[in-house]
Amino acid sequence: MFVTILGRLQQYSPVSSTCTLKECQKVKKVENTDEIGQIIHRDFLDPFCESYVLVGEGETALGDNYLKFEDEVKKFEMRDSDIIVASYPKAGTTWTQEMVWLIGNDLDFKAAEEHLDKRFPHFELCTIVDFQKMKDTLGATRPEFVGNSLNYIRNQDGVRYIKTHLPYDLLPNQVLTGTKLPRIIYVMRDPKDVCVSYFHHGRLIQGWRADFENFSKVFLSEKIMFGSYWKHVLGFWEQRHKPNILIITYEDMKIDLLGVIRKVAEFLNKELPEEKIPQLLKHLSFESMKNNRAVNQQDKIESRKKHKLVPEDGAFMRSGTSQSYKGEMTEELVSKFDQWSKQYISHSSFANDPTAALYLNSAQKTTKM
Ligand code: PPS
Repeated sequence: MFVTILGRLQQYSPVSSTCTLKECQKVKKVENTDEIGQIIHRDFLDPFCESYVLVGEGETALGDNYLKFEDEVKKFEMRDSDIIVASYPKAGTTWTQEMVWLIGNDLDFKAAEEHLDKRFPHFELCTIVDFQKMKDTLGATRPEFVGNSLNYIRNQDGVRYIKTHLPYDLLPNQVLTGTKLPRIIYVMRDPKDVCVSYFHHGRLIQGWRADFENFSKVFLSEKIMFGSYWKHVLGFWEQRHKPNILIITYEDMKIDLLGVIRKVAEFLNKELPEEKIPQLLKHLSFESMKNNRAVNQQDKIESRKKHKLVPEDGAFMRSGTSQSYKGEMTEELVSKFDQWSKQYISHSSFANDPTAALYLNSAQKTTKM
């Protein structure tokens, strides 16, 4: 299998002359021939993720390990009863997962003591890095919900809660064709906050070594892992009228968590036990989640540090605020981000949504949309 994939990779490389045009367009490798490629090769790749490829119509940047699972992902058997939390990385996925899981499980706080990754596994996690190689070289074993997440989910009974960072076009075929109608809750967040949070996450968990300047260059180039922020958001946004899709924002959760909880409960057809709502709000607060080992990813961070895989110390539950980018981005970078956002937003019906204005605050000062 591995040999076949490597063969495909070489075949799809832009310098190859053996593939047909269609095949060549399907998967391209990120080469180190320009500044972005050089940063990626120097600061992002490692023995467990040796190259990035651009996958699908949206040319989403993913580790080459993804290619081993590409067919399995596309042909994955979904169920109408599945509940999916989808997001671009660092948009508030974990917070949304915990909220959705508790609503779906009648606010069973006792059962929520089990690790979130087990209750609400990450669909494509096994594709992100080569876990088999990690095991062979470092002796680092991973449970099935990490190393073979697709299989773990396939074998789950009852309502399956599934996290994914895949863009809409890379979801299983049955979702795209509407053959199966899992409910999808998509959470989005200001891309500037996402970028800052992703930068710290990269150093804390992924082992990426880029400084913030280079990280944001790669983010804006849309060749960061999981690709273009705006293609991701707008891919789901365009599907928002489907009855099985709900879009929420991190910012709304910060301002009116209860309002979002009620919206999600309605979407999932769940009655909320009103007497337990104060406990739910407390459970979902940043302070509680920061200290809750079932959701705060502390075990993952400790394991990365033990195997000396990461350059940074810190917490997954880092700032938990909106607009924390203001402390980390120069005005020039903020303006670059907003100009980039504006290019996407102005060609989309998202421009009419109040969230667009929120995400474009610096561009709006100078330019009319
Ligand atoms: S991941 O790795 O992609 O699944 O990360 P994700 O969960 O999407 O994003 C992590 C950021 O969400 C913040 N977070 C919260 N903010 C407010 N309240 C609560 N309860 C909460 N839980 C998680 C977390 O702190 C990360 O954001 P930053 O800006 O880094 O603090």
